[in-house]
Amino acid sequence: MARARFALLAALCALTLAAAAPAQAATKLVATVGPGFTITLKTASGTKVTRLKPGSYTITVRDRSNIHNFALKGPGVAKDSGVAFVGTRTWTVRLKAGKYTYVCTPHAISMIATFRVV
Ligand SMILES: [Cu+2]
Repeated sequence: MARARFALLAALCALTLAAAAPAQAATKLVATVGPGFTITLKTASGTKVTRLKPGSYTITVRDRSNIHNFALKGPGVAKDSGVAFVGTRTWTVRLKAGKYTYVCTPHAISMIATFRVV
């Protein structure tokens, strides 16, 4: 009886811990376009993104010009801050293995970069 009660208590504790554990936190990234003819995607510590692990990411998009947009495309993701938009947007995306491209659509010849998710 005591053993059964202990088992139940242990099970309840395990459930409580599981419920309290936060979901896998999304990694933060910062995307910036403009005000000049530049487009970047960096980690929270300021390193240019070239390679990421699959998972959930929160991207703070800082669109600093009404002649540029920040568009991100790749497996399962198609996002666009909009050319006319100026300001900050936050996107939560789930990145999968593959190649992603971020681009300013009107200036895609020069304002474009890619990164890989592996
Ligand atoms: Cu542009």
